[in-house]
Amino acid sequence: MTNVKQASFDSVAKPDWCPGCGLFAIQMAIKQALTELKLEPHKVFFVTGIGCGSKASHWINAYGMHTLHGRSLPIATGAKLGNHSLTVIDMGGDGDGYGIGIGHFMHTMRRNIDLLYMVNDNQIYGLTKGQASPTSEVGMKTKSTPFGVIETPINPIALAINSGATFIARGFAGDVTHLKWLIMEGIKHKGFSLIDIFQPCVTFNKINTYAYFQQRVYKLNDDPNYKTNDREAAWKKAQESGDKLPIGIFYQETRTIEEEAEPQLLEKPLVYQDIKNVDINPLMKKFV
Ligand SMILES: Cc1ncc(C[n+]2csc(CCOP(=O)(O)OP(=O)(O)O)c2C)c(N)n1
Ligand code: SF4
Repeated sequence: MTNVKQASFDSVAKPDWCPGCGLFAIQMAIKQALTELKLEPHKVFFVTGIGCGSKASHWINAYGMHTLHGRSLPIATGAKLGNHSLTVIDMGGDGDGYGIGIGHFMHTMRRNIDLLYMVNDNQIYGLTKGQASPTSEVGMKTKSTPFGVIETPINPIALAINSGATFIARGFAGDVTHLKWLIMEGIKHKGFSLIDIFQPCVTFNKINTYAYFQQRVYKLNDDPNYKTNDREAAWKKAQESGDKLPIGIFYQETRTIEEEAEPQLLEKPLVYQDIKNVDINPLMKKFV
């Protein structure tokens, strides 16, 4: 029997995010989800990139690693392949995952690595003080775009559908209960789960505010006719922008994951395998 309480996931350090930042709610939703799933901190690996949201790995009591900008997914993949009995959660910003890290993002999705990837999508670079990000809206004036963004923004949901992610969702930091549910479903899902999260950055993004999202978001899964196994329906919903912004599970499918397909992983996680009889000398001679 586990005795996991929400406080089990509190670390000794306290977040230094700006007062009112959406990241507080995201962190709360993560802790609530882990508690409800009765996951013990030592069975969770929480890995992050670099950015405001990525600092969360210091403030959640679990195994953790604060890695490099855009490089957290390869670390998460390595951890999962090394010990697939761990629950692996990765978090980073839109600049981290959809900018510099977009190659890793696409390849991890197509490999269907069994982990949850959460993107705190505030449509801006927060940590570096307000430059445009890959999801900033056209026309948005930022420190790096004084005349307004001219590039077409990335559509993370559409990209994930096309890249083979098997659980694709969007949450909103202004609705912790709904976000907690998404996180629980994403963790339970066997395969790569993406949760893109609308996260108000109260300091540098004065357009995509709490009020902006509150007026526009609606819950996809409240509609009994919406089927999450319908790729085409998910694709259509992913195109919605402007005044109506769906949140919830867009798409989910079951597909083989690495530990079911790699013969070396079938018996048990690599870290628990006996290596006493493995002679690494020939390998060392070849490479060293
Ligand atoms: C290789 C590399 N390039 C650039 C940076 C500088 N840098 C740090 S965080 C960041 C962007 C932060 O924005 P985002 O990923 O959206 O996260 P947020 O701070 O908004 O949570 C950048 C460009 C870096 N740390 N490493
Ligand atoms: S800069 Fe923005 S994203 Fe970063 S802590 Fe402050 S409000 Fe949050």
